[in-house]
Amino acid sequence: MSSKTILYTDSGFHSPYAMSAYVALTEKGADFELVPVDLAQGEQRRPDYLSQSLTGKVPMLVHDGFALTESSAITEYIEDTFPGTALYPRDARQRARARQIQAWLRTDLATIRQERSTDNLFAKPAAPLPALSATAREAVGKLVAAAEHLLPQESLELFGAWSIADFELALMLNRLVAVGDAVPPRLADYVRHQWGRPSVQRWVALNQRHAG
Ligand SMILES: N[C@@H](CCC(=O)N[C@@H](CS)C(=O)NCC(=O)O)C(=O)O
Repeated sequence: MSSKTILYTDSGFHSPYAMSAYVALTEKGADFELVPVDLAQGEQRRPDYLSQSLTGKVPMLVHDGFALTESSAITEYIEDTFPGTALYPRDARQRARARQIQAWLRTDLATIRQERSTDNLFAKPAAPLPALSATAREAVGKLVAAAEHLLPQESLELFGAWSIADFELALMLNRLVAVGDAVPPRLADYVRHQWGRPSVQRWVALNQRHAG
């Protein structure tokens, strides 16, 4: 049976959540259609999108008529239903750790997200960014300490093989690295390695093409 897969993303290709779902499908070698949603025009609030997505957010995956939002639910669903590169470790504890990282990155560290936008991952800021606030510096301290603890010495992967948690942790750290905020050199190496992954670079290319 042939299956139809559609991924709805933001039309500017800046959303870290849409990017995670895109990286997941690309890692699986899935054949999928990409549908950009113009968030500035409020397309996510149109009745047809809202009724399918329930949340009015991107990303949304539609797989053979099954619509799903919330990016970590999407990456888990993709892992469960598509063959190809594993997105999560097989070991139960490592898998739980990967899910922990995904959940944490979505629910904490808000000041880093606010003061170090994903825009800077794709284009140099027009003017130097203001220094991080005290609250953001505290969040950076927590992020760096956790990453140092989680990433084994001499390794460029959290669990001995790539996982979607590597992409997501590296993206959060790259909010700092990309604009020259200080992070320990081995974490900066980790970020550069992860950012060079072909699935990640495919999304970067979409962003650049859109920025024109
Ligand atoms: N928790 C959601 C967050 C998704 C999200 O916040 N998407 C933003 C783009 S980055 C969005 O759709 N914003 C449009 C809106 O809120 O109207 C996920 O992980 O998918």
